[in-house]
Amino acid sequence: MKPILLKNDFKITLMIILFILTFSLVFTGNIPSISADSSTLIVYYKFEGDLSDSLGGSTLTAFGTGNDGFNHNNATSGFGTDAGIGGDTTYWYWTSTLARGGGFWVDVNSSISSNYSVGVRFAFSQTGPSWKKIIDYKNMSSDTGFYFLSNNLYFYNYGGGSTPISNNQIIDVIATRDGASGKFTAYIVIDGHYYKELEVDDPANQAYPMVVGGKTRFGFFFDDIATSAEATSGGKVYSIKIWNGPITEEEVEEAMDSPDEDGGGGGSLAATDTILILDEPVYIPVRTNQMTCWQVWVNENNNFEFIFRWEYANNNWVKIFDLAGNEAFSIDMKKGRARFEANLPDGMYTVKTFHNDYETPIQEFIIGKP
Ligand SMILES: [Ca+2]
Repeated sequence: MKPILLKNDFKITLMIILFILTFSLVFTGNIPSISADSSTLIVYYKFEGDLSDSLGGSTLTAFGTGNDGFNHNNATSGFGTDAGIGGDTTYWYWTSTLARGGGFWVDVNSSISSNYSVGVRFAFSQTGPSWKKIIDYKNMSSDTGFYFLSNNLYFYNYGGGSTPISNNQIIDVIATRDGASGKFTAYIVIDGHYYKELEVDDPANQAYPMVVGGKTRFGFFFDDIATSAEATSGGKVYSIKIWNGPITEEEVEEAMDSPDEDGGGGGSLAATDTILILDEPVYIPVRTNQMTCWQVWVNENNNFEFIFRWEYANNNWVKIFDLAGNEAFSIDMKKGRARFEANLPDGMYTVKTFHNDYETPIQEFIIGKP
């Protein structure tokens, strides 16, 4: 059990450390390109007899039958079929005999932590009355993430919904974080109808999943090690999907349905829609990417250092503004040298990149150093 608010100084100290850690992730993470209306499905677990990602966009690691050293295990697990929902009839089930539960974690092949959607279709044998963790965001180190609490969905420590979920009921939980606005939204879908359970700004990056070895990690169904016993004793999972950006409210209802169901698969979101299958290699004589910031970090000299990709022959403008909107730095990168340092005072800044004009940025994102 834990209170909704911070409970003591130790916890406040921990939160401050995590706050700094999550900001350092912002500095060093990949910056996704800003193309908000065309998120692509990059991870799709169907749990049809194996634990593989049908799109090959991630890897899954499940706990074993023994104690992992932190009171997690899958005492029993395996595959099955039943009526399911939305065309999903295949599942993986688990039971745990340890206090922090069982399940697995998924490492996405790239860092998408600021800008993503994640969906899971599942049923817990226990949706209350105490905290039962659904998605762990910080590689077990923090209490933050999705839970059931008293049969409702809850994101600790932002808030939750009021739609009751009973033991063993199959539902979808879908969360979407918009990297451009920092807005974080969570839905549940029951019997084909969605309920928006949470919509918050995420300035402290609680909904920014930890990047481990360059890969965004989501943990499923087990408790973190900040608390001792906030887990269901078992459940079933029918599918997990991850997109490389936000999906819209309109897309949520069918987002988790099987793509071979009529109208399912989240409409235009299926990755197969964007994959060209060709008999022979072809030469594509057009640019397929805009100039894109690939990495930014604070280097040994306490300067921001940037690396870009796909720069143009000329007019590769990067402008950095302070929070009052004043231009603090400007550069036109030369082709073949799309890398630079910016010596700026500590604080938060907005980075904008331009090519054709200074009206419409190619990318816009926030950087900072404490
Ligand atoms: Ca916890």
